[in-house]
Amino acid sequence: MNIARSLCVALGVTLAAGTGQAQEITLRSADIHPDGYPTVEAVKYMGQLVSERTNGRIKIDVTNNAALGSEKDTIEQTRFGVIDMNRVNAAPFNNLVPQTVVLGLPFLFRSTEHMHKTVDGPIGEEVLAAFEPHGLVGLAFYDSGARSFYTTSKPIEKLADLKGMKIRVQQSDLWIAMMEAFGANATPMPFGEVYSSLETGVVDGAENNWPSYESSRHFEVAKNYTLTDHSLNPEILVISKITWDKLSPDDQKVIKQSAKDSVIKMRELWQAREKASEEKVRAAGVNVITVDKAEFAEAMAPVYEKFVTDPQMKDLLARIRATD
Ligand code: GTR
Repeated sequence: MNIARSLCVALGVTLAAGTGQAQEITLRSADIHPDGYPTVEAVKYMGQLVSERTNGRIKIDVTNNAALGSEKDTIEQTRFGVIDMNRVNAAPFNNLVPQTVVLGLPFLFRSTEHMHKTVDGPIGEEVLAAFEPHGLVGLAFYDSGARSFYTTSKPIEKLADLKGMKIRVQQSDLWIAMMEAFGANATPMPFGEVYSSLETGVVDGAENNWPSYESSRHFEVAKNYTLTDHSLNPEILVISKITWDKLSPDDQKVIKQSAKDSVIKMRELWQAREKASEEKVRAAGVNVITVDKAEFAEAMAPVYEKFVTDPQMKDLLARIRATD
């Protein structure tokens, strides 16, 4: 599609013909998850707030179920202003915005509270600000729970079980390195391809939180879920810089504040969904395995060595560790 035309499509600006009335704006937001998933519902809730706060002038239309493409593709489209907003996990941003890498580092956050304190404070602001040179404006962090492994046939009961297993990862160098440090063969691919890859044996397993494991129905084909809890990598909500620059400063303020306000709602939705998803997959007979997490954490030293090299990363990491 011609870029100039797509831009007009993206920022659905309709000027009330010749009346000089305020612009009506519909912001199109992408998500790979289905209706009812906390990320989708949180952005819809943000849309309600934005609409209320602008007397219906600005709306957010959430296009879910990956209808606009995989996360990596929609990130590019958002940078070009073809999509206005995007809710994506931090991982697919890693290669574009290096500051996001720190949030996904394995076994970094001591608890959900530790992650919340980090992203709610100056470190979170710093990471969000790092998007701007890359054509995006960071709006908010959403919860994504803890990620754990799941496998189709051989259950993972100890670190050595991962040796040589083909494990799907998100499209990020950090995540590839992490899998290699666990001893597995990393197979990067978009989320939408994971179900059939598990089913056909292209991969032996993948890793994700309870809600994604459940909503994607991966638990039907990969019935062993091993509680490694290796990363609390959050989700990130961004808006295209091209869209952003067309908004008035007042509208920008409303968007930013509404995104922040949707975080509280998201956390409530997330807690409930995490519990419900866990109950659902346990009831479906999934083999839930507990392991000695220390053994898995100790294997992660090479990941830190590889990715925490420059002074900025070292400083970010030290400040996250010192956050309590
Ligand atoms: C989910 C996350 C998605 C996507 C997916 C994946 O937990 O919400 O944005 O990153 O994991 O593994 O691809």
